[in-house]
Amino acid sequence: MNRIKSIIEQNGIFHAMAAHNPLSAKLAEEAGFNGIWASGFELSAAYGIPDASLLSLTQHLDNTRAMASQVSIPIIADIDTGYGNAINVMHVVSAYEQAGAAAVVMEDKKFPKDTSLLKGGRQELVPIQEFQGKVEAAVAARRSPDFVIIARTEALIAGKGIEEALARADAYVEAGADMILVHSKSKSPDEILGFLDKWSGRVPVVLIPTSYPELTEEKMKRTGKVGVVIYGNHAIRASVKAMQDVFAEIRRDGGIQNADSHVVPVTEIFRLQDVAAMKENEKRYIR
Ligand code: SPV
Ligand code: MG
Repeated sequence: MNRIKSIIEQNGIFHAMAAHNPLSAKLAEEAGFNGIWASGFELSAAYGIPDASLLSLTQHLDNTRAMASQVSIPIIADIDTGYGNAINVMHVVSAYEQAGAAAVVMEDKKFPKDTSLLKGGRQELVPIQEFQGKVEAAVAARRSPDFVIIARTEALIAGKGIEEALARADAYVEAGADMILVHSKSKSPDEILGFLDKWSGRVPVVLIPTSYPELTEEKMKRTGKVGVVIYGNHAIRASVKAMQDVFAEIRRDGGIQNADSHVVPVTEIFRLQDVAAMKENEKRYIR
């Protein structure tokens, strides 16, 4: 069974932390997260560009592969709109499965997309039938039946309401989606709770509670319908804060004399690079 599904069965919920490079993925694994969210938003931010279908497939895929090589927990890859039509989706799903991802999330917005949480963002959905074709294509393209296809509806993000979100979620499950991600930018969890209340529960729901943080894992579990929670951008936001603070301190002090106690020692970086293993191998093999 897919590791995401088996953790949902064991613990009731699977929690994934966003990452934008192999190091942040490693830190999330060490912190005890069940999985990694290979976030398009985080990687776009890491490149200093908007999350608006500007990153190439290759950039995101290479980063996902690099993360998969550094962690042993499952990676849920954000493939945005699938980089085009159903044919593009088949190519993309196959590439992410081969790169070592355990799941993909594909959203029902028009390509090129705009990021979901932006106030006044351009949020246009594709017709339901078109997206059903893309989900069917994703299912047909996977090699292992354990590779999880998550269909994401942006109906609430586009202001279309709970009924439209439910209709789309049902249609995508009909097309073969293993789970449904429903995203909301409402500041209160009520919109999502309204969706969950009416949701049949035929497949688990995936949530990204960035804009409604009061909906904790415990509360999600109580609904009995949430399978996965994704923390969408806390890796990039935490690192930006840490760098801003330390960079400002160094400029203020005219040196690194105080900053040193506010950053990890270099030995911690050596540990994360697994330098010790390299040194062992040097002893053993370099003659
Ligand atoms: C991402 O992290 O890339 C997401 C989540 O898709 S959000 O940015 O909230 O749309
Ligand atoms: Mg995204």
